[in-house]
Amino acid sequence: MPHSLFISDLHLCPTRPAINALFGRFIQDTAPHAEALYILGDFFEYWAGDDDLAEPFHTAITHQLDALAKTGTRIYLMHGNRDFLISKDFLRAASATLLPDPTLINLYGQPTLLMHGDTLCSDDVAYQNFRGQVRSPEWQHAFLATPLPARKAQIEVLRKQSAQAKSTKPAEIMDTNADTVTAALRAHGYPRIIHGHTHRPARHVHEVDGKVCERWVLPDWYETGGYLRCDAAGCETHSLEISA
Ligand code: LP5
Ligand code: MN
Repeated sequence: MPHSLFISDLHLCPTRPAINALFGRFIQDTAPHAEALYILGDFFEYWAGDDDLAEPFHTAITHQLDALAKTGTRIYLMHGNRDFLISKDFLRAASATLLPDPTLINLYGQPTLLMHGDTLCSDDVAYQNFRGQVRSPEWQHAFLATPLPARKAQIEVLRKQSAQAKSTKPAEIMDTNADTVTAALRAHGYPRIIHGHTHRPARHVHEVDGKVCERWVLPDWYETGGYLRCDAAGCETHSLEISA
């Protein structure tokens, strides 16, 4: 049956070999059967710029994606808060197409809004302010003009600041805001929503203006992995276990 797969928050990096192996198995065994693979952000632990493509781990990942594309599976990628610097060189090497956040698609007849999910977390004001700053083209241009090692050093500082900030934020602040979800549903014609980011996998049902909408939150790939599979009959989650 024609179907599409959705993943996010893999946080791929060289120091997590078990997750990398799990992703390798997913790409080789599961994804080639799908018409399309949608990667909805935070594919990498962080992305410092496309001039880091030559790093062997990154080369290996782009080869895996390109090999998948050659089987006929279309690959779509949306930026997350950790890898929003992914740009055209990566996309070309991986044979992937960048999707803006949000993107409304027709998924087997059902309007479906794809998002990373961080914009729904509107109570996290410190993060939203930070996001506004680093998503500006001017900031990105200046950041990318600095040497790669300097960028990586700045990112390491930021990662520590972020971990420190998160340790003091109440958990509710780092979840989606109900009014922001409602506004997204209303603005886009009451679609189904699929997003990641919060690391709280679930299927939520929202009733907005008398319309019933479902919102799928994708799992992260930490202790286990997982994906959402959607076809004309609907969506279902599948988990992937790390083999011993
Ligand atoms: O990713 P996750 O879920 O752990 O945390 C996010 C928010 N944190 C981030 C930061 C990233 O995790 C760190 C890696 C990003 C690499 C990006 C590369 C390019 C940018 C390089 C910039 C130097 O996104 C976290 C949210 C959480 O999601 C839940 O929604 O709470 O947000 C924070 O913790 C941010 C703090 O609240 C504010 C941080 C202020 C830091 C100010 C330094 C500014 C330096 C750079 C300037 C423009
Ligand atoms: Mn994220």
